[in-house]
Amino acid sequence: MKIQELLETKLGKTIKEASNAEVYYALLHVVQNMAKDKEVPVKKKKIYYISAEFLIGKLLSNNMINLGIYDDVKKMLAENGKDICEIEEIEPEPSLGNGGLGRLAACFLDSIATLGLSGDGVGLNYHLGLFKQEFKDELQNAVPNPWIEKESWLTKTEMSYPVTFGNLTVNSRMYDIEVTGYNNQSNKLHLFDLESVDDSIVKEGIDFDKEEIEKNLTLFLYPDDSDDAGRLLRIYQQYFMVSNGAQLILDECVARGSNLHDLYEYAVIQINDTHPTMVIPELIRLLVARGIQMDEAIEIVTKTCAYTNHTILAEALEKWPMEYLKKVVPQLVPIIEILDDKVRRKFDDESVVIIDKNDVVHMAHIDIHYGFSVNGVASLHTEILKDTELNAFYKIYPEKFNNKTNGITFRRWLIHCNPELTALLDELIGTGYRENAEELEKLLAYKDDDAVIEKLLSVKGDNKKALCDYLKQTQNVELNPESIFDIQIKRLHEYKRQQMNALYVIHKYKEIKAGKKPSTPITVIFGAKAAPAYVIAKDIIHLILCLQELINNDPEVSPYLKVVMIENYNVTKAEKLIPACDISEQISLASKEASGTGNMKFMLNGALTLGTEDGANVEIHELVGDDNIFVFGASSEEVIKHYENADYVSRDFYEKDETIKEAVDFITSKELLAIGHEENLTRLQNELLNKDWFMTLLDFKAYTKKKEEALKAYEDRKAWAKKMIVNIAKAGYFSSDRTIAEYNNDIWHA
Ligand code: 9GP
Repeated sequence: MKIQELLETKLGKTIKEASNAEVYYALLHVVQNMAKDKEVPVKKKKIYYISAEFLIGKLLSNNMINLGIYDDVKKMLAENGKDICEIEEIEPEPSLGNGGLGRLAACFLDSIATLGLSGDGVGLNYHLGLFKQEFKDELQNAVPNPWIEKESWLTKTEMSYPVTFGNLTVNSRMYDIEVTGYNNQSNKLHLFDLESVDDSIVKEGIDFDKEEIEKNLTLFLYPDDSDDAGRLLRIYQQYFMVSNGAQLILDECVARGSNLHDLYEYAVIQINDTHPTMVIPELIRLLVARGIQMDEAIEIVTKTCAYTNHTILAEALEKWPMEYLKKVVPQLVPIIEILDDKVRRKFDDESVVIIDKNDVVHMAHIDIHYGFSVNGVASLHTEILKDTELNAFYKIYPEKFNNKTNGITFRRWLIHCNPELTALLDELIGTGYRENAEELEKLLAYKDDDAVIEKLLSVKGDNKKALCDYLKQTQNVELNPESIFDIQIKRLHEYKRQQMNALYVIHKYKEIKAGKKPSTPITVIFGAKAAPAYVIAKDIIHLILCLQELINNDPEVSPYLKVVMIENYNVTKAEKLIPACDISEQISLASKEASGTGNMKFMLNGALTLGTEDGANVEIHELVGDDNIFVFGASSEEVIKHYENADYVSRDFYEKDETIKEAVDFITSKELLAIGHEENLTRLQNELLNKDWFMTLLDFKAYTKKKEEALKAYEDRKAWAKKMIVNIAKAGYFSSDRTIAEYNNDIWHA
């Protein structure tokens, strides 16, 4: 049956007669059923990607693209008076992730299916998501982000497992989301949940009773961990995720013929950061319960699990006090003690133990000793892991360490989000790049073609206009599409240095006030959520919102400079921002951004990177060459030395440099205090002057200088467009299909 007929049968009326919402839900069912029929057959070994986050974004269009029906459906809808973009608007965005870690997991599931590999995701079904960000009084307000509707991409399954926490046993429920690949095959994302969870216990903002585990277990991703109850809740969640995952994996492997002694021939488990680490002791426990000797169980699990490290910041190298584990997962404690004992017998090095002398359990250490692979997510990051952060482990297990530079799926981050650019590429180089991303290099042949340059600039211009319309509608801000769009969108964290960009905005504002006007107006766009317990991050948002208020309402400045903070930045908004970007801000303190993936999405959509030599920026730089990127700032070696010698003093930079002093002083100027709160602004200023752990002032001058250079380069539209071409052409390397092929060849062997 043709799609139109399927839809109309489902609707019980014609598409013309139906509302947009009715068409959306009918399409959802039709597309979901199409995906269900296409499961990748499992030969023997299956990949299980366990992750606390899966930032999957809206699914309708992405699934239709992957199933190869998008263009036909769009056309058919248009013939029936319906606009596919309006129908997309109906879909709520699943709130199952926070940032790059979660989005990477989503891109990876897409690529695993696309490459025809059998591999499922395992995670949790957070009812209220991370949180929804609202701005009020120039402050971030966190409220619940419910996204699950009666009819959704989630399918409730029959699967349920008992999970025991001390004296409490709960029974889970598994929900599935079909993951379509760009080849007509699909896998699944399994999301575990608890039916007793009760959204109504959330009272003020996102506050709720953290001790009512049966009611709160899967309410929120990353519940506030600033107190004991919050930290315990995170352990409850993590164990719930991995115990379900482990039971599912064992059942599936047995069903496929494993006798459990050969588990590693039937399953490979990729542990995404340390949140799923307890899958290791849990699997050991389950194998022992099924009659396997402890030593053999440990060996089997070690051959089954692999660990990816996504950051060198302490937050991803979780450590849990043993006392917490005793309370939540007493059944794992003897196993963790055995794992620690084995390490202590083999290695006389306190820095690699599992349970340290303060009775704290180092989760990453479990992963490294009892997994067969440890990978970083960009070359520089992996080198830093080997040379410094995890050096003691690298010396013990050099063979376990490997690099897998991150990637992004071009289906969502080009074909879906930038149809105009996609059409231009199709016309110029054919459609082969959709299957083989490296074919984008063919675009280099058009570097000196004036007609192509003109078309490319016109595509960018259209995308900027579309973003202006969207922001006018959604946030009531008026932007100039002729201005330079300079965009920084990512989680809010001091190491990512949104505060450095905000200081630049101050600097520019002061210049304009003093009569020095930029020849092309500049629009600086931020999008970021701050963890609700991260005070300084919220202060940085406050500063940006105050600057937005001050600058956009100043008739002397706003024709030349505008600032916008996107409210509730998410995947859907990223899809509109990225195609419209001119300058991609990737300005983390060198050594701190493991990879970044926004940098890749921007490059693919023809934005030029303004960045430090950090994470995957280093690889972008290598690919595009010096002329097509704007690089500045201290190197990772210099930064690491500053930390080692503890010799960075931010106040010295402030006192020695008038520009820095002016910008930092302005944070508590009468202009900003008239708009914002003294407490927040003063606290942020003090932080910059007295601590500045991520060395904002160290790089500020170099940043300002390089940004001016980029703004100047933009003036020569033709030369700029050539740089855009090089960036797009060289982005093929960053396809997640390449990354997943590497994971499969080097780690999974599925
Ligand atoms: O901060 C890293 C980011 O650089 C990387 O691109 C992403 C995917 O590998 O992971 C992020 N890490 C986290 O979100 C937490 O470890």
